[in-house]
Amino acid sequence: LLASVLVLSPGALLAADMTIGFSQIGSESGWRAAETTVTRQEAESRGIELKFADAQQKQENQIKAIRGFIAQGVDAILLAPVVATGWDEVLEEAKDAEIPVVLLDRTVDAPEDLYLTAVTSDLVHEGRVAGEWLAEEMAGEDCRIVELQGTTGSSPAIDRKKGFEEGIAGQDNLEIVRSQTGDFTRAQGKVVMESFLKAEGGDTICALYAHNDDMAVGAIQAIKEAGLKPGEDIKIVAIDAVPDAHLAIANGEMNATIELTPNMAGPALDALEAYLANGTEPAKWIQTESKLYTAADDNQAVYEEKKNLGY
Ligand code: GZL
Repeated sequence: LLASVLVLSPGALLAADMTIGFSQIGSESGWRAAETTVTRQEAESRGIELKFADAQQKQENQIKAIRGFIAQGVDAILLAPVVATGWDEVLEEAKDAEIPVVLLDRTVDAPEDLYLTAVTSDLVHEGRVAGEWLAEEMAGEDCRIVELQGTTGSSPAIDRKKGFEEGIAGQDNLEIVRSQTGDFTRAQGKVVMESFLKAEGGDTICALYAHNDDMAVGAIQAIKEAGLKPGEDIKIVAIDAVPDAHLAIANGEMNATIELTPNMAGPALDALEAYLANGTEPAKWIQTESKLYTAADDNQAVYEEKKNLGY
């Protein structure tokens, strides 16, 4: 037994002793639920003790949770920051306590020395891919677009909006006529889409761009209740590639989604183990891949693959 213990690498031993605090935003979307599931799995597979705090999408709850983790003397903190600003003070406290912080799936407007690394997709690129897809789909035909934005002040809402506008830049036939936050939830996506349909009279809306699939799924319900055909009367493009988005595309009720991996924790924990075991400084941004799915893909098969992954 002693021999087997001795052959373990220092990192592995360290992981077995490691305690990490995870300040999660909440469970506002299927994608967020999957990220939580995968993070728990990644920690367990490394023998890491994960202390989990759900903030119900409130920054003050995240700040409280981080202070709690510091008081408990955790080895590291994972933070999915609900909004981009207001983190400097609590990140300074973590730095003073020599507790490294790794950002997951969203970034913060704070000095880079206040966090070890950020594991995120290229959120601007995602928006650009969505805009370029719609431009190609409409092929010069006039199209009045409505936009469901993510949580106000969050880096995905800011960057996905910016990227989409870059994607449709120069296409005079495409115009965003209404844009409002649906807070990344199905419920709000439905309510806001209902208000768009009421304000526009329904048949003037050509396309919906939603910053995540959950708001698009809510909007699909509203479109149907208005007697319109989602995916046909109103083209729909969103981001996350959750199982229900693949199902909607397979059923012709949605047109495109851009995949965001829920496994941000794998790269994050790899970087933390290397840093804590050997002092290896990771790059400040560890970028995850994005992939466009359309009706040309086998969405039914992808749905079957993803439906049991904790979304
Ligand atoms: C994006 C991530 C977003 C997802 C939403 O990186 O922060 O938060 O796209 C989730 O589903 O609410």
